[in-house]
Amino acid sequence: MEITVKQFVKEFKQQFQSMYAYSYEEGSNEQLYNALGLLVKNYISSHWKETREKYIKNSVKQVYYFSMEFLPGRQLKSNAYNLGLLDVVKEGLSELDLSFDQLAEAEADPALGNGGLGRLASCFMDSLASLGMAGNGNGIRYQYGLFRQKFVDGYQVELPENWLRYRNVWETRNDKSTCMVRFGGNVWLEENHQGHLVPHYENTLNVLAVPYDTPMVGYRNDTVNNLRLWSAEIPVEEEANYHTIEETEPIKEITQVLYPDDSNYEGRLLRLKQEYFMVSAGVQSIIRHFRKYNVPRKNIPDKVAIHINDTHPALVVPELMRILIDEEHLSWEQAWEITFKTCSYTNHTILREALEKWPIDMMKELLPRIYMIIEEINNRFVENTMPLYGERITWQTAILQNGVVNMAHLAVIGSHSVNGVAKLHTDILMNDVLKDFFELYPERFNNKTNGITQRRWVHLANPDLTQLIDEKIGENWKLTPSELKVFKGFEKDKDTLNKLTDVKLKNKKRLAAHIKEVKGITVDPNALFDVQIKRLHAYKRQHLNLLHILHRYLEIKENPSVDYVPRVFIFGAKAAPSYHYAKQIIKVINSLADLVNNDPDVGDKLKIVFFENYGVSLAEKIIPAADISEQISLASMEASGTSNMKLMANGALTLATLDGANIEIRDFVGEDNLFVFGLSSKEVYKLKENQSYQARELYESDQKLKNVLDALTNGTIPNLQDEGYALFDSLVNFNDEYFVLKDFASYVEAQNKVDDLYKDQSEWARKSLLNIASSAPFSADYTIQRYADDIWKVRSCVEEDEGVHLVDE
Ligand code: GPW
Repeated sequence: MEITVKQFVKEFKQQFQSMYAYSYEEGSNEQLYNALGLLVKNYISSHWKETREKYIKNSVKQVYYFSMEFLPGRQLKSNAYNLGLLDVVKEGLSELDLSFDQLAEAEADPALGNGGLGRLASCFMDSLASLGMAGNGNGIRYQYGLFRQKFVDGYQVELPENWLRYRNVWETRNDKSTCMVRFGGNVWLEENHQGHLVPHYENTLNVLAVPYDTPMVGYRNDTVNNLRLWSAEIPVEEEANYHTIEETEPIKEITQVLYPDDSNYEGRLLRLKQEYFMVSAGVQSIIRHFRKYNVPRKNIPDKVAIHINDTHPALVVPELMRILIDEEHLSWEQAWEITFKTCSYTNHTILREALEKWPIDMMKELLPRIYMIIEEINNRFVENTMPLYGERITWQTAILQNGVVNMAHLAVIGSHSVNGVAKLHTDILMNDVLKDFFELYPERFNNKTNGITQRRWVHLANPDLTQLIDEKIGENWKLTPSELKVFKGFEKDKDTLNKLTDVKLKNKKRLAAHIKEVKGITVDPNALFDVQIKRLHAYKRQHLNLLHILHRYLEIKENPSVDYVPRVFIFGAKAAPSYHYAKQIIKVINSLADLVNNDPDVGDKLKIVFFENYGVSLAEKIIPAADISEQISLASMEASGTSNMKLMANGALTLATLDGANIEIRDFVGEDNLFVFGLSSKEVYKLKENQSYQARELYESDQKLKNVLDALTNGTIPNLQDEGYALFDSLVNFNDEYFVLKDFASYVEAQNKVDDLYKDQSEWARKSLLNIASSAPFSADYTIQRYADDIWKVRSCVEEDEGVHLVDE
């Protein structure tokens, strides 16, 4: 976008004055940020309009990514950057004696997601726009995002996250496109004059769905797509029926707060309401928009792809059926043909506790018409499958089972494509979790390994690294990520390696200052920064990390001159409020941090920093400063992981089990350039199968391990209630569900290798460089290109010389 500094300065001053009626010099950071954000949005708006019009004019196929979660992060910098305006804005502001970075920090970080699943959705939005594809997001505008985490005496405390307090400059409320969503009541079918069965409703709760649209700005290609988030309101014409504030609660609560559970199903009625609310509003608005295309309804699958992000939006299947049958008066067969060709589904976990199974009674009462349709889909499925595959497979794969609606089965049966998010994960789906379906529909299954946007996670989060790469290989890699591999040619170049080490040190100094500011802990930037940042979950095994730190602490106490490389162990993790065990792990890590950080025998050898309120903005600060990336889930449990990709792209070396996308990281970077340890997924399966694992035997036979575990309960760690015992119990007395003790020795050994390598700084830098140079395959641009080619059948709408373009590797 062509805007001069002079023009920007003038427009910024005007913008500020028109909003606040005084001069910008008197503005607070929030006010200045708001003015700047609105000005940038103004620059976006013409592209936003033109993109929308272009899609309609050219009758372009649209992708709708349905997700209960989006984690976009702050948008000011990313939008200005993708528009090509960041330098102009920075320069203009500095002419006014304002600091861009300071204003940017005033933006609220919308935490409308829990973790990887929501962040993936936002990386995908960025890539869709940057590839010039017509990709829309569809989700919920939660009034409160994921709770703000605080530690009080080492315990996690949850505070409300009122992210909309100071308004949200990026969104546009779109009152022209509202929809009505119906819940409950009675429904019956009656034949009309033409002999159609039409549903009649009485006593339904009617909820107005109001869309708030946010521009998704493509990288230097004039494309601006739409993220549509729905908010629940009382229909204006029904306002008179509500007499008290309490009576309005059931409506307002629908979009009030995000459920804080990551990879865990709780089965709450309100959650089901949220899911249907988003799905129904989204599908209605798609069908409305489709009419603008003036093509027959049977061609919906040529113009619309609906993606189901995990099972949370799986009600898309019966909702689309409902609209096509009840409102568009198509036959069941016609509607079904359209529905399953339109829908596709991604599975993100094999954890049993995450699989959604809604009680039939609940579904029937809340969504009577939808339940009828699900029942019919199920009946037809059973009728078709039984004669071909027999009883066992049919009942194993049915949608209705033992009084519940199995949402994964609904999603698989209603979609033409089912994918996992890393090679290993997809293999496990095909051979284990969904193996009966793989027998029924082998052609539906495919893998789409996750990816991340380098724009946010490298270009913006790590400007010094970006500049170094530019200096060495030119700027092509920004538009064609595979070009990054050219950087490998510099693995032996002294100048490059020295500069790379300098960049990392600079980033570590910056993070060290932040640590000092928010935690009051002094860390040495020359120490090794060891990072584990992700939701707190037993399968991710933050407690394995904890046991290793405790082990080092005990060794140092026994022999203060032991030769450990100074390390800073950095954690960021929220626990679900109801996940007691995860919260106990947080408390133990925090208490150990108090002990270790204040023990003069330890000094710089060991520091522990557990950041509060981990999220996108904090990740942007931590990741560029990481030396080691901890990816230590029990093999087979982590579907993909994505922090592994972000850390690698920023030059951290991965310390990993062979799980999720770690395996593909190893394949690209080569096994000499990361640290692998622990059981393989095959070994895990075998151990579970033959039930031979005895955690207590390990405890009793491995003296080092015993010392560590005993330290959980013998008073070594101060200030614990029963948390140390709880950990000990789960690991020793309840047989260690995630094989932490089994992997402990090999983890410690790998950690010692990490130390050895770190002592050779130029060798470390060489491997770091190779990691950076091998990270391009994990660009979400490639992932999205594959979704587009294989699943959605959509193509770029921009000229080849505009914006991102991918060439075959
Ligand atoms: F359980 N993931 C997540 F599959 O962040 F729905 N939240 C979730 O609720 C689920 C999965 C769900 C994560 C996976 O754990 C992670 O391995 C993966 O990288 C990420 O989704 C994106 O695919």
